[in-house]
Amino acid sequence: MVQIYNRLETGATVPQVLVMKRDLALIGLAFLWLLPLGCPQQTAEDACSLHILVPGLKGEKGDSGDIGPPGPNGEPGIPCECSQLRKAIGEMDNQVTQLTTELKFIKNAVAGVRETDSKIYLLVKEEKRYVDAQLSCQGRGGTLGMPKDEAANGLMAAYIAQAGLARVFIGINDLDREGTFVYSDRSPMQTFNKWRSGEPNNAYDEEDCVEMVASGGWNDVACHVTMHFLCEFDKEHV
Ligand SMILES: [Ca+2]
Ligand SMILES: [Ca+2]
Repeated sequence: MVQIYNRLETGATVPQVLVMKRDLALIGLAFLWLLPLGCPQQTAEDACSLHILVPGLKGEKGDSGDIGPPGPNGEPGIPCECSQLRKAIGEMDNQVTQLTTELKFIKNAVAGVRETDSKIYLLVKEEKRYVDAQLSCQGRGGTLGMPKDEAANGLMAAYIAQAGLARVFIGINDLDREGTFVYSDRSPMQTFNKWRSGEPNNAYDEEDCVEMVASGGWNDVACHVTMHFLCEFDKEHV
C-alpha cells in the first residue's frame, strides 16, 4: 500500500488514511451532539420542550416553636466588698480635701512670701479661727507670726497692707492667764509692743487672741472669729 502523506500546517505529516478516519469520527460525534438529549422516540407534536423552573410565591411564616427548657444555673458571684469600698472612697475624699488645702497653701506661697535673714513670713488667705490658724502654721513647721521687734512688726504690717487686707491673726494671746500676753511659742512679752490706743481692752471679757491691722497696730480680739492669718517660719527649720 502506497502511503500518501498529507502535510499539515504544523509541518508534521500523518498518513492520509488516518486523517479520513479521524474526520469520519468527528462527523459522527457532531451528529450525536445535535440529537436532543433525553427525548428518545418522541413524535413531531410532542416535541421535546425546554422547561424553565420559576420560583413560586413565598409561603406563610410558621408558628414559633415551644419555649425551650431553662438553662443551667450560673457560677456563684463574688460577694460585694462594699464596706471596704466605702472606706476607700472615704479615704480618697479626705486626701482630695487635704490636697485642695495644700494647693491653696502653695498658691499663697507662689503669690509671694516675705523674708528676713532668719525668717520667712507667709500670709495665708484662708479664714480660720485663731486655734485653727495656729494649727495650720504648725502643720507646715511654723507658727503664727510673732512680731518681737520693730523690724519684724514693720515687715509684717507692710505685707498685710500690700495684700490689701485690713487685719490678720498674729501669734500673741492671753489664753492661759487673762491680761498676761505671750507669744504663740509661749515666750513672754518683752518691752516691745504695738498695742493700739486703748488696747488690750478684753472687750466683752472674751478677747484673748490678737490681730494686727494694716498699720501695724495690735488689738486683742475674740479667738472664735475667723480671719486670714500670718505664719512665720524659721529658715533653719525650713
Ligand atoms: Ca483677754
Ligand atoms: Ca480689743
